[in-house]
Amino acid sequence: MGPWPLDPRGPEAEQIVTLYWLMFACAMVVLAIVAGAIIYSGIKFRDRPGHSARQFHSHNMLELTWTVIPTLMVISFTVLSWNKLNFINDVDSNVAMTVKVEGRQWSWAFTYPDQQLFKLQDGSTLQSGQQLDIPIGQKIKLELTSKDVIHSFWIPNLGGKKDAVPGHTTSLWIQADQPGTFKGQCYEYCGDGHADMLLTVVAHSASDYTAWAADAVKQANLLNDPRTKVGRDTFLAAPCVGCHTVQGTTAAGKVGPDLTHIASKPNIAGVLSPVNQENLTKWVSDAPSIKPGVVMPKFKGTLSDQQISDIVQWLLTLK
Ligand code: HEC
Ligand SMILES: [Cu+2]
Repeated sequence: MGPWPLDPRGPEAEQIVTLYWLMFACAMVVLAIVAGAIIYSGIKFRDRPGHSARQFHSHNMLELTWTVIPTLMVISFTVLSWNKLNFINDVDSNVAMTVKVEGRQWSWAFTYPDQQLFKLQDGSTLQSGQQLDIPIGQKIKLELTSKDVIHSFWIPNLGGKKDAVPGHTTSLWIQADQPGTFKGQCYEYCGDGHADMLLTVVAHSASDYTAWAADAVKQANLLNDPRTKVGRDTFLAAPCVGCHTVQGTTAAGKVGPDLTHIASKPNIAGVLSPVNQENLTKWVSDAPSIKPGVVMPKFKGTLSDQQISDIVQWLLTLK
């Protein structure tokens, strides 16, 4: 659904939209009065044969009216906004769970809280890229940060937006009242891939959520083969994640192909087959020499031979 801020699906978005409509309605009334008065006086007092408009200066009553009314309006809006801001900025009371969010060029990575529900075999907690799953009716706190430049997190149907700033943690909360799928978008221009820096929030009913978590943990455990953990960690820390998606990990880039099942593909980038250790090593080391003009950079030199070999070992397990 969405992204559409005027269709609120949670309490925070609702508060924002109510205030928005109130201000919009007031602005329309002011517009109608001002534009109406201009048109009316333009016609009524226009210069024409046999008529000359009365000339006067400083009408106290009039000037007082158009100073006092706008002042009162601005003050009321300030007070109302302040009031809503307290509600929106209250990220800590009654929080059901806290999810860590990292923005990076050009995708979002989520780390679920350190709870039994999200524990993996190796002791780490569940992570995901691009999609955040939440239970409905609960306040979810998001702790935002960024790996590179400033990004901004926004799910219009669920709440306000907040910047993700490198080296800082900012926070935001969201809540969905009914199950559904909500789209979001990075809202701070962050480079070439900014427009594609999308994300999805899926809200589940409480019972579905437990089932979803159990399944996600199972999938993640399958990917967490201890023999290839080094390769996985190397891949996830390397620039690969900015361009490639591997489902069940935080890698959620959209520039290059999805690598979730790379080991089952017939060839690499349509040019190298089969997909084996030798060919993957060649490709990751120096893709441009194999396919001139390819967006994927050469990694020989940036990554050590050992790192490339570790990554390749892991890629080979992605069947
Ligand atoms: C700047 C973006 C970018 C980065 C960074 C990047 N890649 Fe790629 N990668 C691509 C693109 C684009 C392709 C598709 C090339 C084609 O098909 O012409 C690709 C293709 C691939 C393929 C073949 C996929 C297939 O389906 O055939 C593999 C494997 C791969 N990359 C691995 C990696 C690894 C490992 C890293 C990190 C060390 C990495 N890539 C970093 C953009 C990138
Ligand atoms: Cu961004």
